[in-house]
Amino acid sequence: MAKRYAGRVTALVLALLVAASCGDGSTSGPDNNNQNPGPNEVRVGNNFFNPSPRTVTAGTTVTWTWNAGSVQHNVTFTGGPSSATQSSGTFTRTFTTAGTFNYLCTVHGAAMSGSIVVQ
Ligand SMILES: [Cu+2]
Repeated sequence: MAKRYAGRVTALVLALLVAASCGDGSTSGPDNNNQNPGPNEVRVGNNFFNPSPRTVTAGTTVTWTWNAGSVQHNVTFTGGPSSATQSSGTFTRTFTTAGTFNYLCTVHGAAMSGSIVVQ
């Protein structure tokens, strides 16, 4: 009897492990887990920017690419341009002068902030 119960517990634990490892879809591909951004690209995830800081040379156009999902984010520069608040799509800004340009998602505040370092 105890042996049979232990077998059921083992099966349940295995089922939970399988469910946990593929539950949120974040491991389904490079576009979905915000890995491998291009050299002038920043991925917009929940709730982070990857990479940050991103270092580029003057004259570079940086593209932010939203990880398509249900959560809305934006890219808002202090005293500068901002994107729409959206859950998919892109935003671009061309940086012509050297400096550090800080931005954040106003939906999520300082916890979701990033910077572009222009050299
Ligand atoms: Cu956000």
